[in-house]
Amino acid sequence: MQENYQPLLIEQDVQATWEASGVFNVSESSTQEKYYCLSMFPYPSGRLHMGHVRNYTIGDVISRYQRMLGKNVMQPMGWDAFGLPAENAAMQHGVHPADWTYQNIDYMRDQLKQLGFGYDWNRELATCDPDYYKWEQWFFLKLLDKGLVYKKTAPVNWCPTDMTVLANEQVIDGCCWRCDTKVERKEIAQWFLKITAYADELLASLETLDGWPEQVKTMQANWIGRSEGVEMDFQVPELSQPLRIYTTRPDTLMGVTYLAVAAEHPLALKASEGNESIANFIEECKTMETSEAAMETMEKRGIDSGIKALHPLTGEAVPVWIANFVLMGYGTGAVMAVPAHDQRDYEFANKYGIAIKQVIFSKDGEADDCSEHAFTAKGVLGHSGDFDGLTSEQAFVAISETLEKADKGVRKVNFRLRDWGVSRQRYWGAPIPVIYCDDCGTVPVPEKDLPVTLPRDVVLDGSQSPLVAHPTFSKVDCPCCAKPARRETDTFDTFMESSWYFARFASSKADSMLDESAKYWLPVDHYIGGIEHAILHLLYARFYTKLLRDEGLVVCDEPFKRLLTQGMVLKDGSKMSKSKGNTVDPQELIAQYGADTVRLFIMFAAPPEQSLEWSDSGVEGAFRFLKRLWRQAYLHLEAGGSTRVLDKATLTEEQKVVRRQVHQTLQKVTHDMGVRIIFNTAIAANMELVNTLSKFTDDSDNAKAIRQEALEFIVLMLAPIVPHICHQLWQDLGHTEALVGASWPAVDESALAQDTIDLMVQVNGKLRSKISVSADASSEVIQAMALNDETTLRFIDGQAIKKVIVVPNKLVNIVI
Ligand code: OVH
Ligand code: ZN
Repeated sequence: MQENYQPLLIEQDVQATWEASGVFNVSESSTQEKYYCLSMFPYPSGRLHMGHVRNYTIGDVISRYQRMLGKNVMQPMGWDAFGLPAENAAMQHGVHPADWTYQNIDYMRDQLKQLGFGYDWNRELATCDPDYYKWEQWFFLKLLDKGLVYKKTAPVNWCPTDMTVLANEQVIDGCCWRCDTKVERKEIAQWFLKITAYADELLASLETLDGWPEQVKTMQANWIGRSEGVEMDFQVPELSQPLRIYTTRPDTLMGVTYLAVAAEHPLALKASEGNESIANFIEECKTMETSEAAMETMEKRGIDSGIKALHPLTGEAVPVWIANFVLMGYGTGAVMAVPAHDQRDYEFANKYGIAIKQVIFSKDGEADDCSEHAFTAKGVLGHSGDFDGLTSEQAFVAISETLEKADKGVRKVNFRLRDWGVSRQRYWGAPIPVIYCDDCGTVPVPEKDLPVTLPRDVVLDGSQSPLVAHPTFSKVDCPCCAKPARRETDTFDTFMESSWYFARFASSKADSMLDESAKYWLPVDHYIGGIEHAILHLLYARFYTKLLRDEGLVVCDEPFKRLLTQGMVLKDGSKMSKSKGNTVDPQELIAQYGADTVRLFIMFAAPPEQSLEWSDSGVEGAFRFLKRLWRQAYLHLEAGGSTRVLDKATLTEEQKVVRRQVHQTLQKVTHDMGVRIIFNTAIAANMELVNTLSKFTDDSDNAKAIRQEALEFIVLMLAPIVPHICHQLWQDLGHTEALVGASWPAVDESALAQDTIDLMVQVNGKLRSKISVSADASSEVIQAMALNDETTLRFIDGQAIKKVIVVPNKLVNIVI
């Protein structure tokens, strides 16, 4: 065995043996339990960053651990390859998005291999490959056929100078990122997936996800936003149509002092006829950003339409305002406003001098005064006519029933969730497979013509998508009537690709979207990724799973049994980023210390769900530990190693203690890695064990056998985390079978048995000494031993003893 630990000399060879033996290339097995472990696949952005290294190390550690438990483990890897960055690179460096993407993939694949991750590379996929997106197009057409896909107009960000649609991330403070022109809102026809048809199930089945963090489930539930309320009509004498609104607080109905409608609402358009200031206000609303974040923070503005609506209970005339915070695509485009009991309505009413009428009063004397802000809690009704004195809950029922009887409203369950707009006016994405014909309308591309491939010969210049004017792509003959027609030039949102890739990994070679293998491997047993995907990606993947199930392609209801959301990698307390210049390049670290040190540091520095603070000295420390471990193995083998079987009957007290620590460590590590999914404490326990070994100088045969067992256990316990060094040490310790095939060791209960236990001795609550007592000693004996202990006596210093408290198995406290 080499005297010194030289990672760069061993890691590549070890990786080569894995590759040659194909251990990580798996298939279905009828004898083993399957385990599908998946880390979120990366955007091929150029090179790996520390966030990736963390994500993929956690996934690999879990995979290798499960493999040692005897499971049939699948861990695949691929590339989320479409998206804006490739288009940007094309514009900045004049390289084609496809070339840029595939070069990045080659580089990053090599990096992943250098880190020693045990992937089944036979299943590798890139979502920009027509063999992949063909099935996405195929499935989209199935959904179209089923009525789960439709087209409607929706707003996009439009730059009037560049004459192009901007993605949300290209809008900076309301302006175009390239030319700084104020971005406008433009309504264009786009494709939608009917995720709302699954809103109920997406919410209800969150409850089955025992292996998900509560926080993520709450975020999903809030996003879906189920509410119970009442939909009611306010008659508008000046219009043929009543204003339909939805409220979750019908108990506040008598406090309505105005209604608000969106700028695009027909009522607003009617009001603007011949009224310049209204027309101007509506125009201004068009340049407004519509993102949720922008809506939250923007200044709430409005204008009185001059039109009145009639209160459904009192018949009183209520003013209708046009407001920038009401959106047309959201619900009915009209809301009732109760300034006394809603903070946004309150601020708006104050700003424009609209009446504030309090109708809810507190039940239990808490402050309910509305002079400073809205009182939003539930309570007891007042100023509400027949409903006075009812609680909010009772009034909910009473008012809904009254409205229902008068045919003016109905109770309704509503969802905050909107349908998923999947059209993007971009080049680097999967083409949406439909054709528009003047005679036949919207025609799906026939199955035999799939995939609709992206043409390569394009020039990206930052203006409209090159697909629009592409000579052969956009012009096509109608599949129905063969007359000249136009192809859809929008591409899919990249979340479409990531909504089903986990399933395709299971059937990566199938000549259909999915095959029987998907039924074997799904659901994913453990999914690992960043918290930034807690809402959209995970919701879309759950939605897709239900769509695939209803198409008979998978047999599970949920895609991810267990979810681990990893924390951020920080430096000096803030996010690493190129612009801040505080990044650490994994590549340099691998070159300096080897992959095992990087993996060990990452796993040791913090539990997976917490943020991880980067530390150069921490990396050094991880490296030093691996050197110490190597040294212990080296010294043991230099001294002849051990081939002897341990003679348990003749162990000395010290030998028993060391062996006990070996098995206690195994017990703890098994619990930490398998149950708690926490690795830093598992590593710390191994570090302590290595320390113990370095102080254990006994060179008897029994001691050598204990040392052999200890080193083997350490190698097995650390194998998932630092697989290269462990592979080498395993061989050096005399094994001919490779470590990747080894099983997780078992605890020898007899080694744990303890004749004596250590108890702490406190004097007035302060730790002063330790005593060893026999495991079955009585309280009296323990007390006597503590009071006879020399160190303890020094602290008692002859003073009178008031009380002695014995906590079994733990401590003795002497009060003086
Ligand atoms: N392709 C999508 C994606 O997120 C996933 C799809 C399933 C939708 C890393 C950093 C970032 C950091 C540290 C140093 C420098 C720079 C995780 C950044 C992701 C994800 C995968 C893939 C990042 C966590 C946030 N973070 N921490 N530190 N692709 O390439 O962006 O959440 O789980 O690994 O990331 S991705
Ligand atoms: Zn036609």
